[in-house]
Amino acid sequence: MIPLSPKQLASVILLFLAIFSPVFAADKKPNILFILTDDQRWDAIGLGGSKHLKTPNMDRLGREGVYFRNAFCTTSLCSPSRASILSGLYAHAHGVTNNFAEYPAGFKSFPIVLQSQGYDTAYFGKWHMGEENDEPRPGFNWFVTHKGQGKYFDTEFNINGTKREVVKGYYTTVVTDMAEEWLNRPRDGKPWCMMIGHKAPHSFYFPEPKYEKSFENVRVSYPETAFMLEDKPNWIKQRLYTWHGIYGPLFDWRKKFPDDSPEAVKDFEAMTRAYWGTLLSVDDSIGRLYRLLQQQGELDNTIIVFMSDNGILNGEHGMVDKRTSHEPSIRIVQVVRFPGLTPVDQPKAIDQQVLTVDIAPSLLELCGAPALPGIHGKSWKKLVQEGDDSWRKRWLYHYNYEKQFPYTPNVRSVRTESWKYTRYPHGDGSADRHPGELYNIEFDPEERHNLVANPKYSGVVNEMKLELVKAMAEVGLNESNDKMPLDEGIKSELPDQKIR
Ligand SMILES: [Ca+2]
Repeated sequence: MIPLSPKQLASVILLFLAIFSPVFAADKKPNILFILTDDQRWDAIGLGGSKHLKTPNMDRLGREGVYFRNAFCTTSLCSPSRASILSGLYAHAHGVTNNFAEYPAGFKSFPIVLQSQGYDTAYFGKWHMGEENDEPRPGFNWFVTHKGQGKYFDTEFNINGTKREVVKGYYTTVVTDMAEEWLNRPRDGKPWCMMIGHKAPHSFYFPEPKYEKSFENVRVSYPETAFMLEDKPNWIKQRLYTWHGIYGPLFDWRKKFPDDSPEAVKDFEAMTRAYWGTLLSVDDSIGRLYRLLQQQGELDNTIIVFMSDNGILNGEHGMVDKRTSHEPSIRIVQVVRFPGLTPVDQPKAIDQQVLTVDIAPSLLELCGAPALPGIHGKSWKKLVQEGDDSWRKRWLYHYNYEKQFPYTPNVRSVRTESWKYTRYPHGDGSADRHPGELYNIEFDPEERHNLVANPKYSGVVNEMKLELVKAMAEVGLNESNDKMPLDEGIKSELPDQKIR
């Protein structure tokens, strides 16, 4: 063999790289940066049309990727929704049907699959499946969380099961610092999947001091629908004065309650401003992580998911909190930036109805990892890239009555692209004791007119009852196996201090 001069050797190496590096690049698995907010409304983001809240970093992800305009949770409650995101399953199947249950041992999740495929995996922040358990969970090489809801300031974290320490500072900043530190660790080109569970914008709302006054000039009133309750079931009127109604304590923003005087709207205004304020820090966090990935040269090989676990009512129908199947409760924020899904100069907005259960199968498909068997969700990769005529046209929303939060009945809803029908089962198989609700969400997206008792729509009611049966069957449910607690009615007592 003729020895090569250094110059010739360099040429050979360059030639080799030119031929083979695209193959290596295509083989490189994408990373995942998964950012989950807690109770962020679908419209609490610039992309969603928020008039007052500016979120340039959230918006940029959508403007360089995919904005899902009709994204929903299948149960509007923290823990059930988180378990659905991880597993691709509805709550009755994964079993986390309230905010106290642990993610079941031995159950698969998309991080568990990715870890088994050689991904370096980490979790930072609010986990909240298992109220009192802050220990590491399966599927993560590095795991940092805390008990319960955590606090906006000075939360005690369990650092990967090695020690518990109060980390001084604002929650959003603290988890972002931890995330940056982990991203900067050497990992020999291994792909990674990192999840951040923000506390923001969950109640009780405390913005970072620099954002406390950001909305002080914005006037906030109760929405019109708060005063359009004539055709609503009675439980909605009862809820007005409870922990989850607009005349109640408003997560401590109202000290003397109930108060239905017009001037008490100032408490509602203060609450709303604080809610928005917490999201400004999340936007900063996204900006920091985006810049870090850019500096590392990993930005375009990273699937960035930004989404909320559930929505929240902000005065609509006289309600605060979530749990119900009204639009502000079930709609979530969901944007995904990944040039391997859609190029940054060809952003897309998707109108089809996507669900929390679709996230796990979508991410696994995008990473070329094995699918989770027997799940309810469906990957939206094809839907985004080329359209999908077989995409779902209806889906089930469900929520089970909670003794600890007796302000919402059992809820069973079906939502199509035009209609939403809801019934409130008593829980023992007997006839429903609350009238249902029917909305034409296409023409009445604010759900102002409940058509369920309007004789003109009795045909639609009958059709939607059938749709509900079909939507239940699609996730393995029917009248006899759909177990739920007994509805003990709407109560005025406040929830236990420890679980608020
Ligand atoms: Ca939540």
